[in-house]
Amino acid sequence: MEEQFILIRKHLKKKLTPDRYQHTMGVAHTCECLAMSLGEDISRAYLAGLLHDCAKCIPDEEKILRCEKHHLPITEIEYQSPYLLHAKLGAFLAKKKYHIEDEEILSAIQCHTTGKPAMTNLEMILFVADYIEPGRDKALHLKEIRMEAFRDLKYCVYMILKDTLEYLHKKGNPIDEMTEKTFQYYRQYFEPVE
Ligand code: DGI
Ligand code: FE
Ligand code: FE
Repeated sequence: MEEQFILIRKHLKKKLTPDRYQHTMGVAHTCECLAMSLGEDISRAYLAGLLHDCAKCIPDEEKILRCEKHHLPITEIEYQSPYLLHAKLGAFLAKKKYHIEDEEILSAIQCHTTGKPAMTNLEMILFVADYIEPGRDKALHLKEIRMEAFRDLKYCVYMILKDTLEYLHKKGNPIDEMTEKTFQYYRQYFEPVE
């Protein structure tokens, strides 16, 4: 296991910018901490964190070309905001280049940007770790969200989606259908329905 981690880190160091590599280390470690607090498998969480942004530093045009080449479907929103593709291309590379066969790890990588309804603990761990890792400093309510991550992970997912959607609306960025669907799913637990 440790051997595999060393090789992956070495490879990522070549593929990512120094800032992105640093972020990746922060996410991987935060995944371990969240896995501990939930009694989930620490190594699998670490691996998901390690590989989640492995496709992030591929130029946008190349992201599109590579998805097309490998028949990964691209939505209209993804053509408008190609950076979104780093999640599905990342899951693809995790399987093909890093030989990850664990479907839950691959799916956690695939949905780490938009989330998806009814995520498993591992998927939520990565989704949350990506947002709260120690190197992050810009998001609103970061302190509250960090505290919540170790109390109620599901509520934490809801808080992140709420702030992300507000941020995207304010910036006028197109919203991926999956981000909206994920929010609708998680809000039902925490907002009273009329
Ligand atoms: O790759 P990272 O920067 O570490 O983090 P990420 O994969 O969660 O990507 C974060 C960015 O993705 C952030 O600026 C918000 C944006 N994002 C999340 N959901 C959507 C989205 N952008 C668009 N256009 N539409 C979405 O639905
Ligand atoms: Fe990402
Ligand atoms: Fe990330």
